[in-house]
Amino acid sequence: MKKIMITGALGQIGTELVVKCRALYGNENVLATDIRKPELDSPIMEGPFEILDVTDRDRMFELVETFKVDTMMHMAALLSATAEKNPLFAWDLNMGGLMNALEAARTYNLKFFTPSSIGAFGPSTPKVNTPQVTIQRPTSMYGVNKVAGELLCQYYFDKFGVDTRSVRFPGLISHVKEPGGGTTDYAVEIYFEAVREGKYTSFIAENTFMDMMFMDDAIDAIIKLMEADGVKLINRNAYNLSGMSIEPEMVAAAIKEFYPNFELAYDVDPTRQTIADSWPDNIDVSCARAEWGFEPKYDLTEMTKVMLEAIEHKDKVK
Ligand code: AKB
Repeated sequence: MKKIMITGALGQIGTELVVKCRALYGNENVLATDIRKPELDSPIMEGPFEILDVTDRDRMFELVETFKVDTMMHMAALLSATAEKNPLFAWDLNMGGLMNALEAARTYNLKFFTPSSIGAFGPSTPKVNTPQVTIQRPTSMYGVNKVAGELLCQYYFDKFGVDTRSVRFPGLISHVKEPGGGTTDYAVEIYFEAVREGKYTSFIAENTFMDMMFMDDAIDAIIKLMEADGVKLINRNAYNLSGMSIEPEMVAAAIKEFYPNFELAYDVDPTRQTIADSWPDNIDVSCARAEWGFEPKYDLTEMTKVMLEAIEHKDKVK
C-alpha cells in the first residue's frame, strides 16, 4: 500500500481511517475523497483531498490515474436506517459506488477494501455464535446491498484476480465522529448524552443484543487485513468481526460506574428495532483470528472509560 485512495473520507470510519493511514504511510500518500468539502480546520485537510461523488465513474477513474493510486478503500455508503427510508437511493449509491470502485480496481490493478456488515445477516441466520459461512437472507435494503457487495467482491477476485478484502463490521463506537443513520448508533449517542445530559432515551429496546467494536480496533483490523498475506485469506469477502456483544442496559451499567446518576429510558423506533431484531446477537470471529490475527483490544469497560474521558475533554476545549 503506497498510494491509497479513500472514498467516504468524512464518514464515521473514513475520518479516522484517513488519519491512521497518513500516520503510517505518509500524509502525501493518502488521498481523501468525499462528496462534501471538509471544514478548513479538519485533520482531513492535512493531506490531499478531492471532491468525489462515487457514482461518477469518470471522475473516480481520473483521480485514480492522476494520484497513481495502488490501493482503494471504498467506504462511501448509506447506513441501514437511512437506506431503509430511501431504498432506491440506497441501491444507486451503495451498489453504483461499489461497482465503480471495483471497476477502478480491475482497470488499474488496485488492492481493494470495502466494509460489509452484520447487516448482511437476517432473521433466518443462526442468532448466536453466528458462523462465518451461514445463511444470509437479510430483510433490509442495506442488508441486500451488503450481501450483493460481498458476492461482487468475491466475483472480482475469482474472475479478474482483483485483490479484494472485506470484513463484516458490527456497530462501531467512536468519540471522534458520530455516525449517521445506523441501527447501532444508540451505542454511540448514549455516551455523548451521558456526559452532556446525564441521561439517554434509547431507540433500541432493552435486551436487544448486537455486536459492537471500538473504532480503534476497527481501524487496526482494516490495516492488519490489508497487510496480511493474501494466500492465507480463505474467507476474504468478508470476515466476521466483533469486539463485544451488548444491549442497552449493559452500556448503562458500564456508564454508571463513572456517572452513578445516569438514567436510561426507552422510546423504541420500530424501523430500527425491526432491523436490530433481524441481526445476530453475537457472531463467531474465529476465522478472522486464525487467518490474519484479528485481536480486538477493547472490552465494554475499557471502551466506556476511553469514550467518557474523550467526550469530557472534547467538551472542555470547545
Ligand atoms: C448500521 O447500524 O447500519 C451500521 C452497521 C452495523 O453496519 N453501524
